[in-house]
Amino acid sequence: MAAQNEPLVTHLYTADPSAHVFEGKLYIYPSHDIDHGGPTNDNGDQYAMEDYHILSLESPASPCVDHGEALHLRDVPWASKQMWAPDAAYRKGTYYLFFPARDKDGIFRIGVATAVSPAGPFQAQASYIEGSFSIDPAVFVDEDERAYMYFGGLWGGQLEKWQTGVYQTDAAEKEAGEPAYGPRVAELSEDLLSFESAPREITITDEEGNVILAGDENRRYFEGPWMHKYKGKYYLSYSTGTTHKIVYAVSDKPCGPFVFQGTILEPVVGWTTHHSIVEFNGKWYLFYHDASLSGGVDHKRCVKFTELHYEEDGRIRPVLL
Ligand code: FUB
Repeated sequence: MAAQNEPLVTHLYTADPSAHVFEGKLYIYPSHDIDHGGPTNDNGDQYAMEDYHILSLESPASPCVDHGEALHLRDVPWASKQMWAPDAAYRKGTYYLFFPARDKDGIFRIGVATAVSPAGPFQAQASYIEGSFSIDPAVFVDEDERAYMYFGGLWGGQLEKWQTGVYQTDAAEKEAGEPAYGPRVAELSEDLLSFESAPREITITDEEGNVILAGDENRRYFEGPWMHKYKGKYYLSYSTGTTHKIVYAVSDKPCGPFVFQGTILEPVVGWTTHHSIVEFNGKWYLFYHDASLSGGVDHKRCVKFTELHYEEDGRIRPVLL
């Protein structure tokens, strides 16, 4: 049986959980970490994932089902390695898996694969989404059916290399006093297979309207965006990377600007932290990962969940593990 704050599965290393309610169940789209002896570095070479397995729960107290391999690197014509954090969406009888991987030139791109079942198997498109780059796609379908992809990650995720609109191997990192890199957002086309418009950079400010700066590592965006809506407001949550927190910012509009609110999750075991937020049967849940299953090995992680609560004013109550 699944239990809060325990690994959802122990027969695989899993990470980066994107949770959705499809067909009345909770489906979790995680990365599938692999055990290997390769190098570990700030470029993220240790995250050498090659496939995706999709998990499901009839309810948070049910046994977790592993639906097996849903997509493998060998079946993605444009990708060369590192299938990182995925997400999923549904439209008109089709399920979509969005995933980053390095292309044949070693540049992270974001691809799409489709299936008739939320558990796959997924069939990849021939090429990545034109105009896509970096990592960690999170797709949000609004109440008006418009769909948005939020994405981007620093360091191994290469976001800082795209400041001019083209990939620059030697792009300089921002100074501490400069505005932080923002995540990107692009509206998706009706069939969810391409970008309707070019990606835009999202602005995150403090409550006085000052843009969060690159040196403000407790609040600035690093990777792992997630979008959800609560009582008409848009909640953009993300990892702060080097300070290992999940934090959030709020806006009245899906593309911002967003105002920083606070911390949802303090650092967990392991370097990375990555989450999703989903409502199921009137309760809210945070899906997250840590590296406890491997005794703290950064690239051998496990997905967990915990119930999430809001205060009366809409603020998210920090999670106490
Ligand atoms: O799992 C590989 C990378 O680690 C993800 O893309 C990041 O969000 C971090 O969790």
